[in-house]
Amino acid sequence: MRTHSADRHLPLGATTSVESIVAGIIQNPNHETPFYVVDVQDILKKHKTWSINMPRVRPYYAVKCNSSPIVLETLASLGIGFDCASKAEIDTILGLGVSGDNIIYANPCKTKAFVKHAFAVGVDLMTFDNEPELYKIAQLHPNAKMVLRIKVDDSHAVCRFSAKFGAEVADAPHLLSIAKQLNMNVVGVSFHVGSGCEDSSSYNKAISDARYIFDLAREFGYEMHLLDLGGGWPGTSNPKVAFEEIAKVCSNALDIYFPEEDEYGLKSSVTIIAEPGRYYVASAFTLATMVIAKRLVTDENGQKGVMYYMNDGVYGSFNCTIFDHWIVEPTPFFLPSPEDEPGRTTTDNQREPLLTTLWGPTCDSMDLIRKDIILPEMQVGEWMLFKEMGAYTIAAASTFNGFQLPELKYHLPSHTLEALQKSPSWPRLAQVISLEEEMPFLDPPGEPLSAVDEIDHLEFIPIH
Ligand code: ORX
Repeated sequence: MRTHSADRHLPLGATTSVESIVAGIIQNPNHETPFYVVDVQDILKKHKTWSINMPRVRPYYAVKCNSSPIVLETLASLGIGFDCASKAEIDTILGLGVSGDNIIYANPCKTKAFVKHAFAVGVDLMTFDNEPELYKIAQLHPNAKMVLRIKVDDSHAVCRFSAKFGAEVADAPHLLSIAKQLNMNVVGVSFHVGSGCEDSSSYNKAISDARYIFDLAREFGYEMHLLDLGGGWPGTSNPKVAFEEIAKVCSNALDIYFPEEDEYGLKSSVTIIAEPGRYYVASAFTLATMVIAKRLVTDENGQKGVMYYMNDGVYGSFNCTIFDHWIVEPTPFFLPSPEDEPGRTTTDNQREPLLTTLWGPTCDSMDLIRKDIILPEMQVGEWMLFKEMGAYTIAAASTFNGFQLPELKYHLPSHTLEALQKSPSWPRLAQVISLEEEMPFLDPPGEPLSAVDEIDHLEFIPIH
């Protein structure tokens, strides 16, 4: 197990701008509820990095991962598509003003009423991986454009997905022949290597399998034209395999199996999309949580330790420890006192490292966030940050036991604000921000210039 050293916490003199927003909020001693600071620029940077590394692949953001209005509005302003798995998700995206042809209904096992709804609102693109689904859709959605989801090797993923979805490649002929008999329009192939994929070669194999299905489909009279690379793209700063590395593997595989031009120089008619979720949001969200209660303990071997009860737990943001197999990393965040040297808090030096267990706020013994880590001693009312908490956190959080979901605060330095103001979606974005944001924008001095470069020349696209 990874442990923490006592010197991992952040003295305030060395704050980054997200941290100065946290400091601004928690210096009010009456503030006792957890909150996120959303770094909107980080989402824009991710998009730029995607566009540079995989210019051929249009992202369809997986809404399930984090459907906060700020995320959806920002991504819609960049003109990307959306992967929806339910009627409610489809309606949320249509509600942004995005049209149905920018949505893929990427749930291979769909509720009948949702299929009818998709037909009614013009969402035609959808995945399937089994025969009964073909009968269902043939009956309910005359305009359906079907994408065959295949099973891939996900043995290197943290969340293995092929146990639940995906047709065996060997079953493809049967499924294609049924689709043909039903006179259905099969347009392409999709796969998902599994969330938290730790082996980029999984993508290579999946793309070569997709090529096989494209060729096979011709025998059934289908000229496929859509390849969907699914999700699983890492979104944190320290993944086992870097996004750029996976992007390189994919781009190489696409060059081999789906080249942009054929041997006669004719441009490929295949559109390539992907369904990134965590990639776009994981690193943009920092969670701030407070110690609401504390208990000193001694175990049966005489080992002293401490238990803190936090104001957010596994029924809230930390559901990711269960559903997303996440090991969360706390960073104690101490406010300095006036006599502190710059960059160091006095209290800092004096704090004893203790064996620590973190519990959530509910009256449920399952509500355990982390056990047996070393942290400097903290007091009730002090705060910890959890970085890179944007993916599969608030999206699946509940208000069990009456604990409210964390609020969102936004970090919008002036150059990010200026970039967003150029977007045709700015009026909508401004509304999201002012509805939820009671703090003024904080624009700390000394923002590194490279941060500006990273979002420069981003193209914002009118929503349609
Ligand atoms: O991998 C999984 O079990 C879940 N998949 C989410 C998902 C994504 C894209 N397309 C489809 C999906 O179901 C059809 C996005 O995956 P990612 O965020 O890794 O890019 C997510 C499991 C979360 N606990």
